[in-house]
Amino acid sequence: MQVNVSGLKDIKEGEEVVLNGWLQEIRILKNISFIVLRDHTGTIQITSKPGLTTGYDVLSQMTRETVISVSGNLTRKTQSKSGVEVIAKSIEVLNASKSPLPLGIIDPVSADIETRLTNRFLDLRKPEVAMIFRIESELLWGMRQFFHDSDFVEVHTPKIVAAATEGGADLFPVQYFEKQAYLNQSPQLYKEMLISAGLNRVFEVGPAFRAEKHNTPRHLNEFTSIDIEMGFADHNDAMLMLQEGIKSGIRHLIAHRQEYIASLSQRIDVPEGDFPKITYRDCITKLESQGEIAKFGEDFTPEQLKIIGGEFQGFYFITEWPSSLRAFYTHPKPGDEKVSNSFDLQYREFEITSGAQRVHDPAMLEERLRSKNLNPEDFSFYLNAFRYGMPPHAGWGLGLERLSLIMLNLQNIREAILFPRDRTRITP
Ligand code: AMO
Repeated sequence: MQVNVSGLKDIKEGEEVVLNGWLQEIRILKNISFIVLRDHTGTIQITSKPGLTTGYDVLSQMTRETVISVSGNLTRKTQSKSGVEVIAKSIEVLNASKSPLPLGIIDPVSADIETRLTNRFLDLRKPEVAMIFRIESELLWGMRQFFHDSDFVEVHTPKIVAAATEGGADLFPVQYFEKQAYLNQSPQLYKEMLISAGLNRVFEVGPAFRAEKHNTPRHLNEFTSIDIEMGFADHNDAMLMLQEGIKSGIRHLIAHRQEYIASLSQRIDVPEGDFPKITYRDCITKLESQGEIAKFGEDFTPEQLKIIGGEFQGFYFITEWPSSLRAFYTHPKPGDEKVSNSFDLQYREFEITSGAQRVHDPAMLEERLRSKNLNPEDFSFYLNAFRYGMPPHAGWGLGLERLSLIMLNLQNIREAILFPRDRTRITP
């Protein structure tokens, strides 16, 4: 019977099994050899003996990370730590690995991030590295389920586009036949148009491209954006959806993958209660009271965000950002238009999400475009959607890799994406 390593716990003493995986380690003694076989669920010791195991004579030539198929009998009469091993009847090489490996899988010396990323297919064989993506997948699954159950439609909007959404400079140009096009920075304009289209609640999980030149542990040039947009809703509704979406993702992970959580060094809990909120102006007051110079209209530095974040246990919102700091589509706060109905979700000094109520009045939107030195004519495809009945609406964009970064306490956002695109890397 073919089984995974994790399935061996349900197998009876003496029963025959077939295991497929990688040869992680091999130790050849005089009349006995030990192999550690690894599959995607764990590792197991395989014992083989001359005369008992077909293929024994080629063991001495087997290299680490060779793909093998082992058939044999399970026994719990073992000295191995896991309390179970397999006595091999046959060991077959399915595909040999070259030697030496450019990156060790079990070597205690951990390689630098560049070597790891260059050899990402090997790096991902380390269970603790693969775990990042297993957890990411579960978090996203839980969030997807929540949005689905909350009446959101999952959509897919174009990534080759004609206009900037988040500011002109950070665009990757694409030659689109005779025209100039760009890789999309965010599904912003399209998700808003879908509100005019009457879908009412949409979400999208997809790539977003930013031609930002900075090289930091928090920035990627291609990241995964989880976006929502809701009709007949404001920033408060959007913040509630974000809070509940994140809680649902974590709840799903904890409910379905206890073994993942158990393998981590840090705790993961569902946050209790509402995420606290602090306005941008109150952040300034707080910083000034600590002797920091913080001017209205300027973004906070990472050091300032550390001070602000120090006040909170986990996630918190910074609300009412200056209108001058936010994109043209952000709705000003009625009666106090220097600030806007906008928010960022933060975790310590890290920004995880940006969102806002949007401008829905077409005249105001045109004016906002002009005030940001953008030409409304370049946005006519978008503005049209506002001229024939656009509901009030709100939404946000959450960076999946930033979420993994903070949840898993990673040092560098590149660890949270399979094949990072950064200032210098476009392979693998
Ligand atoms: P913003 O540009 O703030 O807002 O992006 C939203 C979220 O996306 C993530 N993010 C990034 N992650 C990694 N590398 C980057 N270079 C990067 N840039 C952004 C962050 C950030 O909070 N259209 C709006 C969202 C909205 O209002 O709906 C937008 O894109 O987690």
